[in-house]
Amino acid sequence: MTTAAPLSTAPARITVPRTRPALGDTGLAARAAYVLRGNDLGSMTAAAPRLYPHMWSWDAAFISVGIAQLSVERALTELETLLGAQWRTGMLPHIVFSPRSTGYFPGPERWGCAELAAAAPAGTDTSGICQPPVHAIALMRIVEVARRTGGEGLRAAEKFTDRAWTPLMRWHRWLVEQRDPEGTGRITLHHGWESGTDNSPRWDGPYSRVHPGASLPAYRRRDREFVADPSHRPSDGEYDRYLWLVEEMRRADYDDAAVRRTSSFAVEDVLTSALLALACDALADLGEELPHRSEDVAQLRAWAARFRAGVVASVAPETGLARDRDLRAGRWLATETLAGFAPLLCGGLDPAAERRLRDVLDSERWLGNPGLFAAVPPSTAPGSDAFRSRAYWRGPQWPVMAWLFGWAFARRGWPERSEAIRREGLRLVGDGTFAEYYEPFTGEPLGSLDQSWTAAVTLDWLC
Ligand code: 9WN
Repeated sequence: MTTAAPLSTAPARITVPRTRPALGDTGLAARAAYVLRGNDLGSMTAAAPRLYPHMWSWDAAFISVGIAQLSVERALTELETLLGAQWRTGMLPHIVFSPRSTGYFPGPERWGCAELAAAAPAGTDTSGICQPPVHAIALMRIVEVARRTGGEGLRAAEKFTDRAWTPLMRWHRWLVEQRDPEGTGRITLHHGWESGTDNSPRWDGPYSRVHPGASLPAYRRRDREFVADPSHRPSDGEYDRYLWLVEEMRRADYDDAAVRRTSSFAVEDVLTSALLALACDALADLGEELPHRSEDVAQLRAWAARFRAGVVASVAPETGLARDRDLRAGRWLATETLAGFAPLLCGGLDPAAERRLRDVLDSERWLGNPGLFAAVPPSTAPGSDAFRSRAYWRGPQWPVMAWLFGWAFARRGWPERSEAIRREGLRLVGDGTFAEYYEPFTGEPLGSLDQSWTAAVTLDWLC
């Protein structure tokens, strides 16, 4: 492979608003529980039944929040399984492969972590990159649910918090030390998959500078076998680059310092950085009640402050939106995606700047767009040139992101905003298909159906 195929060029389609049948709350909750049970592989839940038949790191966190409404103990098992696959460096891998499932590409052989990575866990196959650190947020939510329901679940949640403390500290420390060694307060990613927003326009600039070499081993994509319309998925050009970055990491034996030196993709991600700030504060809040954790709590608060400041420092004066930064090109990346609102999630802006950013979110460019089927943030601003209404992270609405915004807004002390997102989120998922993502103007379900994290956040919204 000598020349890379172009990045996604799918044209914008004109969509016609239409009504959609909706289940009532009881039917919706019952179906969400049914989906989660159906995707349960024992000690992990498949992210989706066919397209993603393994455990994904940030999916597992959101999934555990939903499962907590059914069984706190089973929710804790989900997190326990993920933490059991932690690398010796502290990294939580983005995929934990189930020995019971096949069919996802790239699988364990293509990653090659067991053979190449000295820090990979023994006896468990994983990928060699990470995903956003939302796990302490999930644990905090599970503990809240357990406090409401009491009994054995509460005791299990308290014990688990103690057991999970050190692995979660190590995970956050790994991000801080290995992915922000310069102390900018922003986490650097070496693969778009690490952001969880794989083909967002945020990464178009950096990916245009990734040149898959002729030595990229041949591969066959599996994802399009499971999605009705392949144009909803990333393009072949994007996939070549995804696989090339994996190849580069293999050549670096997944050693953190070597990857930092050699990866052709190095981008500071403001959304991941905001989520780390939130997660550090969430874990610190859990630790406030544990006197023997006071040193760690002080450390977590300091990290939270550092990453809040890093996010705030990225804000573009012209737009008020936070920006990612391409370290290889030495430039800020001004795109209109939901990551621009990162400072609203983690806080830290001065009041005037915060008001301005909230106004942007409420404007017709975003939630105030009169054509939206449900007023939750689309992954990319509908009016931006990069917007594609059906293409994955280039436009569709992702219920799980809506949940995250709603949760963070409640934390920020904005209950009305949080409630509005919950209400609109429920409108989006009301047809009970629990799609991976939805077309913003029609509410058409897209991508994989029966996606676990969509069912999970629905359950949390309903309970
Ligand atoms: C690559 C599982 C994951 C999510 C990501 C989403 C998608 C994988 C893929 O599915 O990514 O990691 O194959 O497209 O973008 O956020 O965690 O649901």
